[in-house]
Amino acid sequence: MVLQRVVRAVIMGPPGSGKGTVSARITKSFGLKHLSSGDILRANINAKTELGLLTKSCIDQGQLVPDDVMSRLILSELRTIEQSGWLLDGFPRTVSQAEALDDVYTVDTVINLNVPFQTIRQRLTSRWTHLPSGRVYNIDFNPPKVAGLDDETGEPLIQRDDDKPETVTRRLKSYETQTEPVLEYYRSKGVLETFTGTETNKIWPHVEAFLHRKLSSINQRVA
Ligand code: G5P
Ligand code: MG
Repeated sequence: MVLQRVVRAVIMGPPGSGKGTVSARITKSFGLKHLSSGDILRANINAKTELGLLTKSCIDQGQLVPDDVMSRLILSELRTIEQSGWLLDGFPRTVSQAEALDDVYTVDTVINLNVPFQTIRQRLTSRWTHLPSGRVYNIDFNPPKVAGLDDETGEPLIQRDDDKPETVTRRLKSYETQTEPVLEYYRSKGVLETFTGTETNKIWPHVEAFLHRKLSSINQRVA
């Protein structure tokens, strides 16, 4: 689909709900630029930048990085892609972050992946990640062609430190207390669209059809 105006979208859902997996499909089908807060933080940790050193312990413990650090980071990244449509993954994660985003940009739509916690726990223990690109694999769902190696670059895959069972529990708790209120925030603005299920392949056709309708209606308003 050819977009006539910049579209700004957010994807939400608990840890492991498939935000990264669905984002890759949205990027491919609709050409929005994907910005993942977690991928940016992990790249900084890997490169041992000041930001990486500052945030590593929060992430390893399954706690959120402070709002002011996150909002500054993501808003400055967004400024560099202002001319394009974008899809934010992992931000905003608190109401304060949502307000900081709202001060600068109006979000057109928020896709919420509603996946049961029980399903998530099983997935995260078998996730493998290609750190430089953020590509994710799963031993059962979408295994790499060669075990332990990224399909596109052949580079090694890693298991995230925060995918240990006890850290996953803490991440789910922080999602309930700090991030669920953001869903209410967007619901009250009339932009929240929720997709419920336990399998990405079954959720995806609904997300795709919704985005086709949504983006067509935005284009029509512009024309
Ligand atoms: P992240 O990186 O934003 P989370 O915890 O929100 O991390 P995560 O873990 O990256 O989310 P996801 O992107 O929702 O999960 O899910 P995914 O990677 O696509 O899928 C999970 C696994 O399931 C993969 O292995 C995938 O292949 C598999 N899978 C997908 N669909 C299916 C299916 O249908 N079936 C099966 N069997 N498998 C499937 O944030 C990390 C940390 O960074 C900090 C925090 O400390 C956070 O904990 N952080 C922030 N802190 C404050 N504010 C912010 N805005 C922050 N952003 C990040
Ligand atoms: Mg992710």
